[in-house]
Amino acid sequence: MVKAYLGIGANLGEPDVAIARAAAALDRVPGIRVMRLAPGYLSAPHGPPDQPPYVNSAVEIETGLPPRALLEATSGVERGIGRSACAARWGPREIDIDILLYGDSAVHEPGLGVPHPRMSERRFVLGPLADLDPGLRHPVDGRSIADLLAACADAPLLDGPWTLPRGVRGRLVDHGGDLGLLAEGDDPADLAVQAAHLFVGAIVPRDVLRERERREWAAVVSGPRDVGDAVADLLNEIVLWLDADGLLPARVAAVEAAGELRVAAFGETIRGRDLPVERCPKMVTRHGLRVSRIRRAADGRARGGWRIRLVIDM
Ligand code: PH2
Ligand code: MG
Ligand code: MG
Repeated sequence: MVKAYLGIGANLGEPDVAIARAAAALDRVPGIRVMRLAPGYLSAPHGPPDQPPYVNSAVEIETGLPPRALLEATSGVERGIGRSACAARWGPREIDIDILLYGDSAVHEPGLGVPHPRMSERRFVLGPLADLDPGLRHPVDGRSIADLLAACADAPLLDGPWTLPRGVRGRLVDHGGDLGLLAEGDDPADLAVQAAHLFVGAIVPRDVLRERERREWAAVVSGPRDVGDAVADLLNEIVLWLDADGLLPARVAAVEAAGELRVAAFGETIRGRDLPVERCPKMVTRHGLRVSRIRRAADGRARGGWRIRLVIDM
């Protein structure tokens, strides 16, 4: 298995959704496992200026596919998302997936250059990559992604980071006068964090949520317990953060192996001095989310799936 990093960008249609779908589709390719999805950023177009800005992100994958087969797989995913084969060079597109790094390998073949030959000049590539791993080294240049980003002369990104949706579907429901969210997804840890994020996103306008601080947080839950219990514990912890600090879970990576669930999340913190308290809904500052149920959805879908019900007391 090789650890590789892919850049994903889109500037037509619904870029956030296309990127989320691309990450999910990559994960379904035999021989590719998507470990983490970076946040999204808005960036001014490189190339012809008469095109919309791009949303850019990146994924960390583990793969058993050699580079050429990986390129074919990413092209297949691009086609599946609706990219037309004739997208002009550096022109607008529904989705673009580029291999940035493939372990420590260097590949120079027609149509395939790894590390990506222009990655160090592009803030829209380095930004999301630094979110995944700032200490990662460019195998040819030798510098870390963080150093490359600090030295990058490219224009600042226009917006971001924000959490991209993953495979979580959610809707707000009336829970006997309280606000509830019913969310469903296939990955229990992703479900927990994304559901909490969806919930907060639904009650706090995005422009109120300015990123002030980024932290990495990891929790490992192991033991003989049901994975649903473990996720409920994690969610309670996330909920406590929301309640205590207004800390928003921004993204999560989960690895479930040998009965162990490892979750790493980046959070966004809103501190009192950054945000007038009156602009922050009371329900976020003074109340917590309470998990009332988490269980495997019993609808016979192939991959099972998990369902979570969040309730906010008002
Ligand atoms: N991709 C391109 C051309 N120009 N500009 C930005 N900001 N982001 C991209 O992903 C991008 C681009 C074609 O691959
Ligand atoms: Mg590209
Ligand atoms: Mg490309």
